[in-house]
Amino acid sequence: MLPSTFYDFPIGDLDKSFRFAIIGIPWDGNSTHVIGNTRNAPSELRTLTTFLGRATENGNNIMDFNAVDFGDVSVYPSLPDLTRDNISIMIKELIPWNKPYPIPIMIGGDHYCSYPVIKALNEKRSELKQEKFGVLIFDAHLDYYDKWLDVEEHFHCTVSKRISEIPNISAENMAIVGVRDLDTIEIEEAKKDNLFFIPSYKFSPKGASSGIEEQVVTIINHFRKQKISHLYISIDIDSIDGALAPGTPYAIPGGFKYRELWYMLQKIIEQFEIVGLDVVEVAPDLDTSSKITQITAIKLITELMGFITQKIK
Ligand SMILES: [Mn+2]
Repeated sequence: MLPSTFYDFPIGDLDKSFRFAIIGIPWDGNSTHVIGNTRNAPSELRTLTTFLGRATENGNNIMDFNAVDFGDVSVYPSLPDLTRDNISIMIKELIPWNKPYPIPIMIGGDHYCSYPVIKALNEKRSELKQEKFGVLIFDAHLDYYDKWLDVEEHFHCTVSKRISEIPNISAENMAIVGVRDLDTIEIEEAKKDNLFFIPSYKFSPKGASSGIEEQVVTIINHFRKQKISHLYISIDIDSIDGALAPGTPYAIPGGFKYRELWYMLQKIIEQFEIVGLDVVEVAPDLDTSSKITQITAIKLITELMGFITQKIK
């Protein structure tokens, strides 16, 4: 039988201290697209970890990361309020008052799943008077519609706007990086709120690597200017070039290579404390037969864990 947890990590036990907690949110009911079963990503990614090596590229043993797998949030597609509550309860349970809490690593689901996670993290951390945090999003999209089709507030394409409304966060303490498929209405909304975002083309003015190095400094300086020392990082897999990670409902050309994102994440993690992470919008049914998009998502998760672990050591 195939393992039911990510990299065979033990199932969560809240009586013990852990550094990372994997949480799946198999929810794709808030996508504007008719294609892509991102709800299946948590289980498919867990299964795929069986076939991958047990060390990061820097040689860290993934099995030594002190991580647990808390399984999936109970999702009721026709009951979004209840589903949001379930997400909030699960995230808040992770954060005890008296010890460092495990960093939640959420696997979506569509991008909307990030909102209830970030909201719950902010509520619980504020209650415990912990440092406020900024939100760094890698995405081909701004997801900054105020309302989708003028009516729907809670959708994957409104997620960045909803995150900006969370107390302590605000648009100024966010950065959306790798944007290249956007609407004028979102740009207007973003300008109005002074939202910081970097379009994809800015990463390669003089060839990809020099653009990346320059922009990563811009991202770090943006958060420093806002006096942000703690970050939540959300990775929409469509921030990777659509040709390299086609298994996502909105695959768009002109995105990052895996190595470019890897480099930026490493540099950013050197500078900030990480309060939570997610990887969203991975659609196993749209992936290639070699499952390259899903493997990219797993690699990003374990490499991120490696960067954080290396820093603490
Ligand atoms: Mn996107």
